[in-house]
Amino acid sequence: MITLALSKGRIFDETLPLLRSAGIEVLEDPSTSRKLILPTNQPSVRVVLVRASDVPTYVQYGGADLGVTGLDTLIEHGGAGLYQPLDLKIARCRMSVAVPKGFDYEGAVRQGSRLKVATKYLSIAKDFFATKGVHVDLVKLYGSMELAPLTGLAQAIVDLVSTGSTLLANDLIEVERIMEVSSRLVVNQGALVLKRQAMRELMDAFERAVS
Ligand code: PRT
Ligand code: MG
Repeated sequence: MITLALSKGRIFDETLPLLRSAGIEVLEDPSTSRKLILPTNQPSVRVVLVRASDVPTYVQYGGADLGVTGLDTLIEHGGAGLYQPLDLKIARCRMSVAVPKGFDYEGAVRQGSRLKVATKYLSIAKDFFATKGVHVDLVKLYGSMELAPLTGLAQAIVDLVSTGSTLLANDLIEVERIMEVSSRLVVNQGALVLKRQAMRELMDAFERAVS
């Protein structure tokens, strides 16, 4: 049996077409079913639904043989124990710094001011500002980073942006692009050895589906 970890929402939705072109049909719809383990049309392949930020952990410890996770989540996890063979080029967005309209970010950076930055992505934010030589106090949040600068909790945020409409709706402006983000296939290194044949076939099928 091969177990593939996916998260509900955009990663599940955008992985489905790749699975389909690899000949794999998921037999249950997670938006209507409450099941956490979904069978597929291939008796030897099943999908487990986990929280997006838990995908790398499931794969690292062998709760799943492979999984699909955003580069953002993968970097924050650290990637220990994970083989990363493939950029699936789905769920694309970018990691950016945003500030309220009217806040002089460039000026603050030039003057060497200490910036208070709210984010879910502590590791990415820490590295980015360290490389830039900007002193920051990072505030860890788990949701709605956009609210932080509007309430005085922080002066800036580090968050994902895709269309930009969330920033726009909250009077925030993107001032830096930190990195491009897409979803990656991550594979348990032990599974790659123990289930070599089946894993290779599935990884090759993903690779063909992407290109
Ligand atoms: O929701 P939960 O806390 O369970 O987990 P999650 O937020 O990590 O999961 P999910 O499904 O929302 O995101 C999974 C992955 O999708 C992320 O790790 C990214 O790699 C990728 N992705 C692609 C995005 C976006 N685009 C995206 N736009 N993840 C989040 N967003 C959010 C962003 O944080 C912001 O709040 O959408 C908002 C901005 O969108 P725009 O279109 O208004 O710019
Ligand atoms: Mg989300």
